[in-house]
Amino acid sequence: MTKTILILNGPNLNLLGKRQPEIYGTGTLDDVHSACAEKARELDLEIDFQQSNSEGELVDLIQGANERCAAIIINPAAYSHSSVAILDALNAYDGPVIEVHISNIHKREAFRHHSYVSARADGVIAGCGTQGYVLALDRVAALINT
Ligand code: DHK
Repeated sequence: MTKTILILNGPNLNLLGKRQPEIYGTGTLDDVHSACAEKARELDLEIDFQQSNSEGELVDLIQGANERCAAIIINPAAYSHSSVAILDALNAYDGPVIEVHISNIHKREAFRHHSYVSARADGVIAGCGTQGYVLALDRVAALINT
């Protein structure tokens, strides 16, 4: 049976392409979705690609992934730096978790250097632009196929 990977995007990522393109690039979230769908086909995976500006909705989506999704790829965006609720939800999830940041958060303001989600993530990709999502799918495939 084809395995499903939940790809979660946090607040303001719906504005990709328009929002600070010098930091986040000119590609839209739809472009990221398409690139992930193409990579998933190559890897024989399915994706459930979601974005929410709401912390509670992200928590609900993570809770819904248990037993349904083989792994989670998450860009928590600003909630990386503030959300114990998202960390707790991920701690209640059994599969691999890969955290993605489009920008290199360590090269930016000090408040972006710490991510609560990194305490749970099995891997973290930062500063690879939106290609980070595609790299994360490769990593997830390696983890769930071993
Ligand atoms: C996206 C955001 O919206 C910021 O709040 C994070 C992250 C960085 C990113 O690089 O994808 O600090």
